[in-house]
Amino acid sequence: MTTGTTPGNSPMTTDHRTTGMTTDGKSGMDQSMAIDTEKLDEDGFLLLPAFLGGDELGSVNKAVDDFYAARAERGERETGSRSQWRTFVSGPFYHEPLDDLAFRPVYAEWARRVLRTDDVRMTKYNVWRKTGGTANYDQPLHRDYRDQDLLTPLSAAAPYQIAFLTYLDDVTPGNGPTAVVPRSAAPAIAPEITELDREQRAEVYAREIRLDAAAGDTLVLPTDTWHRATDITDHGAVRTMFTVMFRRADAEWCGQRSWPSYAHENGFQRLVGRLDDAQRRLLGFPPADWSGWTDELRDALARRYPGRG
Ligand SMILES: O=C(O)CCC(=O)C(=O)O
Repeated sequence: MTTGTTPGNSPMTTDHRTTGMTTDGKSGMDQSMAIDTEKLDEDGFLLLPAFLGGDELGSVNKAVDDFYAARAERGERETGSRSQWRTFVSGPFYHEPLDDLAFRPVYAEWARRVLRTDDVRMTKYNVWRKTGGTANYDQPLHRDYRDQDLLTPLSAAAPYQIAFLTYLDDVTPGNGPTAVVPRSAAPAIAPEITELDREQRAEVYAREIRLDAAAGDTLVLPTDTWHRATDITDHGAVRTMFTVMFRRADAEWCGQRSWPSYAHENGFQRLVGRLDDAQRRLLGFPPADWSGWTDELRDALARRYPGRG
């Protein structure tokens, strides 16, 4: 399929899919991949191709199938509701391949590059399988900092929080492409306004573009970019998206999840047990040079989070 953008109401057809390749041509799985931060700053979004591909995409999709099947079996929010959020699930999932996806080092590496820091924290991750005909997925244009930031972004050119939205299905005009308003087309709007009424601000809606993407592509989205979900118009069509967000470690005013609140759960203890020190750091575990480390504490944590031998 052709990958690029589909105009919403406007004739903007620029190809915003950027190269995710390194200079030596390796794919998005290579952690040294160069993100074009200048283009991201300019446009307010960036589409990275082929983060997941081939067999790997197949096994992630299989994990998603299994996850939703198990969830449906347990009857969790699956029946009765026509809310678009019915199948939106926040991590931790306690489904190993899906939880582990969020901790792939490449996401954190991208976050460090975009946020211009060596030290980042994961603020949330979620999976969302949408199926045409089961809900209206249309959303108003909004900026994500509305419920993930105590401040408002200080400068578009130096974000301190970033989202990665990985599409697990091809995204076509009929299965609910994400719509974005490129920065160059977005009018100046007071920062305390984080959602736009369709009738009152029709001129902004007219400037949105809808992003076609291939399964495995990742949309990089700063929290001040105007964007929205669009409805799935093809009956029965499916679009699954996996989202991971990070903040700068020093931006304590951003975030959604409080990881310690899960620490009593067996699934979380097993998940942390699988993480290495760098991955644990993403959740807020102390750094290796923290003065509080003792053998006694290390032993206690090895018992609390078994798995690393
Ligand atoms: O599903 C999408 O394409 C975007 C979702 C979104 O913008 C949101 O839920 O805030």
